[in-house]
Amino acid sequence: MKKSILILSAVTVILGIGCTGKNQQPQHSPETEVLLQNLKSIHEKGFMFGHHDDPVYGIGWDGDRDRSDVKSVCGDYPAVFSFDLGRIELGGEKNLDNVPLARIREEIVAQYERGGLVSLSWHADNPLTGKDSWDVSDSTVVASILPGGSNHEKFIGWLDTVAEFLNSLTTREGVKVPVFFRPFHEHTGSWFWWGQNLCSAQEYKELWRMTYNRLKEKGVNNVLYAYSPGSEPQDTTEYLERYPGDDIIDLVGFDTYQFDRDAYIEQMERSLQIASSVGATHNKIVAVTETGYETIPDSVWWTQTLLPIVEKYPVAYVLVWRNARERENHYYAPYPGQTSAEDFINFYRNERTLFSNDIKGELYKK
Ligand code: BMA
Repeated sequence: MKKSILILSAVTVILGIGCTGKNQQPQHSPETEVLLQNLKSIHEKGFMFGHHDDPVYGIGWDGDRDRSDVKSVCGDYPAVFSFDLGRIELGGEKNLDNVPLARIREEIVAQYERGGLVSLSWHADNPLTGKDSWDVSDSTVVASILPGGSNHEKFIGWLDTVAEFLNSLTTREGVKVPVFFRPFHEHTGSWFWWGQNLCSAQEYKELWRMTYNRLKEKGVNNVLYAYSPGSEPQDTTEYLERYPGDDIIDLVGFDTYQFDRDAYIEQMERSLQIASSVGATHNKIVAVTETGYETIPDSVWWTQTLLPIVEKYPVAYVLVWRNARERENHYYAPYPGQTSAEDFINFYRNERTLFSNDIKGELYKK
């Protein structure tokens, strides 16, 4: 290399460092940025179907390889998988639903390699009481983990465990796999320690910013962030009351489940209108981050309830909750022989629903 080129390169490097600074690392790895951009237009093709814990257990099986209740019914994997990091903060080998974290890591990489998407929620234990995330006996938990609080250092340690896991999601070629992180979800209800009546809007936003900053400091650049209240908000103002900010959030969604059909349709329509409107004005991806009808007793639920609602909105994905193998009657996706299995095949065949094979090459194309 010529001396002048060498000097020029050295100047560029110095200037480069000067401009970006230590805390100004690019927010997203190249693959993450590509995914973010592609997800913004995926709704033009249709909406992706997702299922929580899909490839790690199902009805009558646990831990098998290359298995999924959804695939057993329709022949293809969901385009989206979600997993939960709950209890990772305690340093054990399994999450709160007894799934080995090493297996989750493997499945995240495999899902990326087949062109699919992953979202991670975090049912973190209560850092003040030591009980689970549903322990709402004390309303000072969030305050106690913010800077100056008695559990601040402890919670920073928890975030570091999460960061370590996120940083470890690499392919054999060394690519860090982009994933969604969806912590502190359903915060407009009051059943988690970070819920509506358990902290102020200010504290909730600080919790997010602290989390975001710490993960960034730890070098996490393969994460997109999902904001995921319940269906309580009645309008965009209520929806945005605890919104952490456009600089943090990449996806606006919501969680809601069917108990009564009419109430469900109403909640879905309202929440979809709100999320779509916020998505449009804030330039964010829109998704139904959790939904479902436990045990799907309605044999035409997929094509007569879910599909007609969702297809009207610019939604990137719709995700149903897990098919528990350890808890009776706690499943949200069909398995062979299940009441709604046939209807699910029609849902799968509909051109607006996107499964793994439909999005191959779509999400990560430059
Ligand atoms: C809930 C239930 C629980 C589970 C938790 C985290 O909705 O499915 O059984 O532990 O999610 O996955």
